[in-house]
Amino acid sequence: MKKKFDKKKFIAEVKDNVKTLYRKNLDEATQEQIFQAVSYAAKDTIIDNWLETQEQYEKQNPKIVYYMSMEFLMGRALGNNLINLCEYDEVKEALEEIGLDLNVIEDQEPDAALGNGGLGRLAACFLDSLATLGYDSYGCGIRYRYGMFKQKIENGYQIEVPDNWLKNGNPFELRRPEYAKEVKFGGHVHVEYDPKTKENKFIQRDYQSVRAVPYDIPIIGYGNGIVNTLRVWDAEAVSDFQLDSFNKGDYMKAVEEQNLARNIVEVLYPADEHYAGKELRLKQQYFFVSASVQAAIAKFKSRGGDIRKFYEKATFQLNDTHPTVAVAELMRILIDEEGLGWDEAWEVTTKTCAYTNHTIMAEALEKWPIELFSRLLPRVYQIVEEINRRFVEEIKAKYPGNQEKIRKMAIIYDGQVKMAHLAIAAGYSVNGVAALHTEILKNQELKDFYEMMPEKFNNKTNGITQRRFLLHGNPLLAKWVTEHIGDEWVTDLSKISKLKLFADDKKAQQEFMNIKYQNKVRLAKYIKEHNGIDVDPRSIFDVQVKRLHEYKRQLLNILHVMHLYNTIKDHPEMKFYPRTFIFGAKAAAGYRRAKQTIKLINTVADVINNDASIGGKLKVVFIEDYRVSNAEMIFAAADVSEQISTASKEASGTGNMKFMLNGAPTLGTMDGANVEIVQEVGEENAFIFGLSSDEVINYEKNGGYCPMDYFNNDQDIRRVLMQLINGEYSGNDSEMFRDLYNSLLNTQCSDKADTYFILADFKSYAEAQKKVEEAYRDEARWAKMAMLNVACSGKFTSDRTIQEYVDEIWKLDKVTL
Ligand code: OX2
Repeated sequence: MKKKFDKKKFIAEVKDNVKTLYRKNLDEATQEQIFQAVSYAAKDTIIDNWLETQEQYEKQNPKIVYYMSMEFLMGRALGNNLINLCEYDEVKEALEEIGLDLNVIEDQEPDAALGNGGLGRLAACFLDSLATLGYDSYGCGIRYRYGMFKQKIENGYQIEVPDNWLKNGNPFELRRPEYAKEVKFGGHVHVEYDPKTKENKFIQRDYQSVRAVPYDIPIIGYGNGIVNTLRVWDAEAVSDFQLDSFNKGDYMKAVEEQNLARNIVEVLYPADEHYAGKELRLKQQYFFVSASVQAAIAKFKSRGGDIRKFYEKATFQLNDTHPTVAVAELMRILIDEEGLGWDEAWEVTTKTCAYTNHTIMAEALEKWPIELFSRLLPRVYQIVEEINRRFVEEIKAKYPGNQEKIRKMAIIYDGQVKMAHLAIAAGYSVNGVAALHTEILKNQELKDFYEMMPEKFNNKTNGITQRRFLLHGNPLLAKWVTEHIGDEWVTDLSKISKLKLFADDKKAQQEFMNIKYQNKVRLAKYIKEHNGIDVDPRSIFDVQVKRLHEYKRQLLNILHVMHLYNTIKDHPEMKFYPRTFIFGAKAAAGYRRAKQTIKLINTVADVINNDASIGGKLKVVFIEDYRVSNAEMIFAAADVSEQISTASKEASGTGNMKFMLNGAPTLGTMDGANVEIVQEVGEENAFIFGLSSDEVINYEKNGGYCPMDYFNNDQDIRRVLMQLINGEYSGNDSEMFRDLYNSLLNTQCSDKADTYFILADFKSYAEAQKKVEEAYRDEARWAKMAMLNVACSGKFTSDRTIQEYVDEIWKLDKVTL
């Protein structure tokens, strides 16, 4: 049970740690060294709770969810761990006593950026909720040496810098070599008849292997003493350079295995929602999946279970198709190592695996060439072939004579292994991540599968953890909320609706707006320090932070900024409420249009920010290296939440929920979870514009969209588009943004131009922006609107999402200590 915080002991431990780690006294240590020392002091408590939790799990033997994900975007650990230990304020005070500032210490920690964006951060929020709700769970992933690259902006362009996040060591992780597993690649399958069992045995020969070594990272439940585990796998060579292996002539094999181990966990693929078919990526997938499946089975057997009932004690949630090879790996182990027959193994597998789909974007769908797949994973491929053969038989039985169905649904077709099809065929659950997204899956993208197996499909609208994104990220608002309605919201966000009572209260409104103002001052200071730009915290902070993607339409945002600038220049007398447009976004290193958009934002910023004639009415800021740690501060300071994806393209979005929780109304399309946000808060407390998903899908199916018409008929649009190629923002270089221009226009009506309907939505976006300004001018109205956003955000906690996964998919047992 929770022990009382002992200030004296904590201070002594910090001092001690500095001494033993660095041979220094406190006053000689750097802030980074103090960060390490404080983290180790916190870890002390964590380890006790970790031991106790795992002991209870052993005793109670609950069902475990293994959340398998290529990405866990954890951000910083120290502050969050202290929050969840309910020791944040105590530690802050203790450190103050010895002249240290916890904020400065927290800033020393590099983000654990083992993910790209929403998908990876969702996994991190889920782990927080699982621990807080008391469910036995493992996050299973890869311990990348280099996480998401650091972004530098040079001359307006994005430069990618390697993220050596482990440089100073990770104080919270624990290496567990005793749980290492061997993972085999390549070679060939040797079939051997076993006269005893009268069955064939399949033996992989001449393979290369690596040793997967787990590192455990503690995941702390809020205030309940529970500590779960994020297990990330490192790769080591199985055989070191040993003299005897030289003698056996295995020298080259040893070298190759060394290289394999070195390469496999080297770096996170930084392309978000884009599949490139790289061999190393498939190696990464199989590597962590095989190790995780082996570990899950070992744990199950150590608790004395009958392997035929594995699914009663374990379930695998596949975070998108990336870990889908788990299906075949589980089959392989059950058949080849545990001696089950095909049907028995299939029953276990199909009751164990469940799949979450995160996107309908075609370029994200994973398909592996047969040649590559079978060469790398020969035995696993055989199993996939057999799964496919049987699945095709099922399709034939259901739709006799219908070749079309086979073409569209087979797992192996056209020389490719289709991972989504494998996940759906073998999963007992297929879920989308917001109501609209799940409907699109059922009625469009996965229609054939839905018709054949409707019972598998369900929705789980995403959520976020209020512990990180309000309690930690926005301490002023968190305190204010607690003063008004108590602190139950921390573990039950539905309670935050009690704030509705204060929405019309003048005093509450003023306090609320004052907190927003202070958060804006904090962000303005960060911007001054990092960008050298002065922004006015009294201006409207209009924010779009997320990965850079054409479908997310940062281009629409910046074109509208150019339009506003034109308007202000043309009508200097016009009433205009000062605005600061804030962007933050990383582009995949090879994504040219995305990188050009970053350059455009930065050049537009340069021109506007340096134009004294507009009297500071407009500012544009591109925040370098947008990541979890600065995101927390950005959400807290936002007035307007830009969620402007082409309707139907954003599966859910989760940034939208973080803004809402921090009191920023949504300016957005009816896409992803925006739809549900509007349902909760009411249309009058959001700014909605643009084509509907049905309209977009209809254009995509039937054609008829003509961006040139908008160019010809709307002079505002024509003007900003011409400014892309007349050198206005490029020092007379008419080619700099030519590709962006071409992406929007085409001389004929062509389905290749403006595929994300930017021109179609431009006008209604500009109108919605006018409404934002109008609303903001009325301070009481705005305060009420912003407060209602906070008050109506209860649905969007990941606690709710996880409880739904537990009740409707995983069926886990709740554990209390
Ligand atoms: C993202 C989706 O684009 C986003 O809409 C969603 O909120 C997030 O996943 C979490 O569900 N890679 N990233 C995503 O999908 C894929 C694939």
